[in-house]
Amino acid sequence: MIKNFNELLEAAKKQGVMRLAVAAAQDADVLKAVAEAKEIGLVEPILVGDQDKIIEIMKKLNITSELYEIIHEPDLVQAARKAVELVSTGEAEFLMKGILQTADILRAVLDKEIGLRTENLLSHVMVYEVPTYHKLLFLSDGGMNVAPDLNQKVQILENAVTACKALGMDTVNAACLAGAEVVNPKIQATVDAKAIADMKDKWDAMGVSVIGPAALDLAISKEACEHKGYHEKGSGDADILLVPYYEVGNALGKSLTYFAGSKSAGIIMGAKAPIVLVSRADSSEAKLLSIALGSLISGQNKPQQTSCGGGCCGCNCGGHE
Ligand code: COD
Repeated sequence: MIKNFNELLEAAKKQGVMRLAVAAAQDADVLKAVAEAKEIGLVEPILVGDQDKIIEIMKKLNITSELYEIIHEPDLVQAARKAVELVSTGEAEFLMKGILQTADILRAVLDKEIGLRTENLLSHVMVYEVPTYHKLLFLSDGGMNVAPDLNQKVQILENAVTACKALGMDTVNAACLAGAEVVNPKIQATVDAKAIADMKDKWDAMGVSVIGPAALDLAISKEACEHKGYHEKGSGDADILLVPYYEVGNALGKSLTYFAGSKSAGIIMGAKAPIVLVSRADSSEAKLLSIALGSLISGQNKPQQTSCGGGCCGCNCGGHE
């Protein structure tokens, strides 16, 4: 099980090179992260965007642009569509947002013809390495679904659980956040949280313990649980924080970054392939960690090679069929 971002990077490196399509790649932090990911053997990138700008930025960063496949598409919306198409046709295995609006890339992803929709809800999952917390913390959805209803919240939680499982977690603790642990019919967050926590058979089958409604302290502090006499399975030890709506997740995530000095990685789950979705303000380190997260999750989707024959793909399986 992966407990921190160093382990995440190592696991992603071990699984081998994945092809990454970058939409609107003409940004220094994006190119720096992508170049580092290529250098350490995580990805083989295809850069879609304004070719002249991409090459100019690469020169300034001392990155050899000749080593990269670049598809010239200066229009941001068209660049998003092209990058999405590369993934839907199988030329790339996962997707990354460059320097364009989140809604623009999500609209391309949701496009009925070229997009990456499945029957699942797409949702944003952030992963944090918080200096004062003992393990990685998953937070959803502070990036895509603005005001999810009960059914959507269930799918958001399922997507977050899928991300946890991709990191090797057999059992997962989730907390449905609200302002308090008491259900108040006037506060929808508490009503929905209780309804989700009550779906015990569903969560048991997935190896997930769900508490809710729970205030943040009961989700992540055993000491607070002790003080308040709150003793539910998984309380004070959350892997996933399910937030009631977008602004809570967004503000909580940013406070983990800016007040608590956490490192982070962000991804969209629920589509045919993971989508690396980082904020334009995120550091190149956050972007690199997000690429590693996307790469690891997309590696889980990849059909396992059986008897490839060692010589042809280098997996060392030992025999040619
Ligand atoms: N999963 C699956 N299908 C979806 C989803 C989803 N999460 N959201 C919309 N759809 C489908 C709908 O069913 C519909 O068929 C089609 O997509 C269009 O849906 P609309 O009309 O809601 O689409 P838009 O274009 O108005 O909005 C979709 C966005 C994803 C762009 C919108 O939800 C959005 O802007 N989210 C916030 C993104 C953002 O700006 N985040 C910033 C912080 S990082």
